[in-house]
Amino acid sequence: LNTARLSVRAMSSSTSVLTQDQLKKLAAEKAVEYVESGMVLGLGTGSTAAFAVARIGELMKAGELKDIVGVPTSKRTAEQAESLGIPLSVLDEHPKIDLAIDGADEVDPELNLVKGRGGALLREKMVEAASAKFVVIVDESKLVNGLGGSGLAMPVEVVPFCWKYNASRLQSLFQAEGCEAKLRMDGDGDKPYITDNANYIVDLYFKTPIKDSRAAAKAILGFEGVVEHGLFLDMATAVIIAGAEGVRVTT
Ligand code: ABF
Repeated sequence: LNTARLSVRAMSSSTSVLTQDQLKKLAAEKAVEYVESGMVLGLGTGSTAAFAVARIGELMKAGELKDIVGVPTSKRTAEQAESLGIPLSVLDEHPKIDLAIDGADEVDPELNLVKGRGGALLREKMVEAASAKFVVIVDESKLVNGLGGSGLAMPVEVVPFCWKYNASRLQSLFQAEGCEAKLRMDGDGDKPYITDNANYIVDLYFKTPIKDSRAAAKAILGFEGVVEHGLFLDMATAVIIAGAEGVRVTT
């Protein structure tokens, strides 16, 4: 995947009036151009990734893509892919993935990411780490100067046992960034959100971006009972960004 700007001038008049969903769809459909028949694909989670899964299903139905195997990153994505007739597998059966396509919550200038606001961070990280290429698809609202800088959550998956203990340790770890740690609740807010792996999520909210995300990633995983975090460092092969100026691919 080479750095390329795609018809930026030609698209600028049309993309400037597109909705966020239309931008997500543009980024997703651009990513699917990298899919070839016979590939094992990591299928991401979230509204942007869903557009990519839909497009893959459409191309398979039209006979333009053949012999695709999808490795889904969540139960939600597995359901969508199944409904489209995409054959599914798991890492146990397909430990080498050719290409994963997934969304992100934040993308920094070095293409490091925050992911997991959709709750699927653990399976996403396992699948995307096993992928030869990992293409991230976002609209430009996801771009940040420093991870944690959007003011929105950076998720950490923890075992339910003594989650408060770990929430408190996580909050203290990021004292300098003014971190507040909150247990993620489910839709109606009366019980904790449960991940596909039967764990909880502690969402970290920062007043200022994370100062040293590499040190942070290591320190978080050092806490017993922490399963995974939403910092995806040095994992993206390319990021496809759709915005008012058009669609661009950054590597
Ligand atoms: C997945 O979906 C997650 O890692 C990320 O949290 C989320 C992005 O969602 P959306 O595409 O709906 O903005 O990619």
